[in-house]
Amino acid sequence: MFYSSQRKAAVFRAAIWGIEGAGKTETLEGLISQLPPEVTRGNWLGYHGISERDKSSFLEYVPIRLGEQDGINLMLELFSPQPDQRASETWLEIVSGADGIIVVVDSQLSRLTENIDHLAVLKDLLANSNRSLMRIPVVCQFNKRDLPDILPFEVLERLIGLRTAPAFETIASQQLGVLDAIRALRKLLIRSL
Ligand SMILES: Nc1nc2c(ncn2[C@@H]2O[C@H](COP(=O)(O)OP(=O)(O)OP(=O)(O)O)[C@@H](O)[C@H]2O)c(=O)[nH]1
Ligand SMILES: [Mg+2]
Repeated sequence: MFYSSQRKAAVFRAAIWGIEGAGKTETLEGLISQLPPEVTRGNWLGYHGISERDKSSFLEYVPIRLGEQDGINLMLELFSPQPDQRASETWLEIVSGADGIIVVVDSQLSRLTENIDHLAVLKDLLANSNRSLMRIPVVCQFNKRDLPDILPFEVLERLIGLRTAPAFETIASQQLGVLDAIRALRKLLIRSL
């Protein structure tokens, strides 16, 4: 987190984690399309939004104004590396500096093991900087709830094992649920201030 007491402003950073095709990009696009342009693309502190459609960027990056809390202007920057930029060093940089994490889980039974293995990688990356998923703001999106071969919510919750993290059913491709997840993350980040 970057904080300026003089400017009364704080900038949080969060990573979007999830296996290939889980719905990370759709989540970011869902946020951009549902939030007013001044919330996601404003020039606050000089940042502009860059989405995956900008192929020159190696990160997907979306800034979101979270509004004011106790007179402090809050900003959230969401990051996810492009598919060809997922060397563990890139992830390590993103994750080690993250104030929070959105875990996007592909709810399909056929991808359960991949989701679990991939979360283990996240835990290892965090452990590198003496951090743990249990101690930082994390929200979970159980995505692709519209598909036939999905695990029930409670079963996924148990198997994914992030029980302290608020979990939401999402259909990112239809922009459903992604705002709930970001609101929950906002709440956790403010609590961590
Ligand atoms: N049916 C369905 N399809 C989805 C959903 N979310 C994403 N998809 C589709 O799944 C595919 C992958 O979604 P992306 O958002 O690109 O996934 P990603 O996590 O960014 O994937 P990578 O960047 O390749 O790791 C796309 O074809 C999406 O349209 C969902 O909730 N339901
Ligand atoms: Mg993507």
